[in-house]
Amino acid sequence: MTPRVLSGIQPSGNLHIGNYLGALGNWVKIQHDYESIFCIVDLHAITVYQKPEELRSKVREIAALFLAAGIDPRHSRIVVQSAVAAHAELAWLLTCVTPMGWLERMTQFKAKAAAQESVGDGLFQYPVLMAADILLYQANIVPVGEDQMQHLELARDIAQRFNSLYGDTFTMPATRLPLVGARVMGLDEPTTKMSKSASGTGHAVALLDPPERIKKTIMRATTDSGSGVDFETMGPGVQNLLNIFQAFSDWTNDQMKAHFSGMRYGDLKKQVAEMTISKLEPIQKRYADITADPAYLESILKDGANAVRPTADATVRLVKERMGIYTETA
Ligand code: AQP
Repeated sequence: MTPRVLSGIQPSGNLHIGNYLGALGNWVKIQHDYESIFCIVDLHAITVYQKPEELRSKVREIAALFLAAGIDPRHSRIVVQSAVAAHAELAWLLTCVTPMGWLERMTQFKAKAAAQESVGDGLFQYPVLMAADILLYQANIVPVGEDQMQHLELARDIAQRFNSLYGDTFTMPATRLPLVGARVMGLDEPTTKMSKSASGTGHAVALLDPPERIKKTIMRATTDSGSGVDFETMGPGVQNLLNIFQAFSDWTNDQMKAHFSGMRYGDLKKQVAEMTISKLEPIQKRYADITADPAYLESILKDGANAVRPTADATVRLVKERMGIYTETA
């Protein structure tokens, strides 16, 4: 059987180069080696307040970006999480086998909760819903950025606990990180992860930013008090810029060293900006074409949900049977 790959992105803001280099770009590269399912996880996005109109349009924007980045709809399924009810149903069933202590240890919950005035229970349960997304399709591989490693670990713990309580049911999913670009840092603050929800214009490069803006953001990126690239002593800002270049270019470490050693920071930034613009421009062009045909986009989302629903429903049915929950007889 062809192994299955599954991953997702929240429609909670503007997709940035961290999302692309850590996740979406890799999905495109590996999609044809697997049976591939890529989700727009709107149920995750609402764990913090989203304006309804914005959320509605973000889902479509992100679907169009998946296609523009190179997700092949003839091969891979693009699925809006809320269109397949089994995601939420399995999440509840898994909640009942997940100890609260496991969730209390999640660092993303602690960080996000600290930034909210009032913390919804959904934010706490977020990793269980993520486990449900993955286990629902018995996914073998989950390609994510480094920040999601702890959640993946938890998904495996939940699967293991369920399997030992009720018998072998779930496949153990493996985490797949990119070799370079697994953690792109904020350009204004290179010790924190680049994030959709971080404020400030100098923080992130969004996939749909126009070239001039991309250049401006990168040229203003925080570096350190040195003036030229030194691979032995560089600070996090310079390292981040080099990582971004390497992840976009696929250059080897030796190529990077030979090309950038001793280069002045201004020139480094110029080259990172040019590389970023050259990689994003074709995506932006395709995005414009795709969004000009909303009916096409709707059909991709409808086909995606219809194609995966039987697998998702079969898993929920099996889980219910294993747990002794009522299931209708055929
Ligand atoms: N800075 C990053 N570097 C590498 N990978 C990243 N990812 C996110 N930020 C970086 C990866 O992108 C995928 C989708 O992320 P998400 O939308 O589910 O949520 P997130 O990880 O919480 O991303 P953000 O951008 O920080 O969003 P907000 O601010 O809304 O929470 C994941 O595979 C993630 O690893």
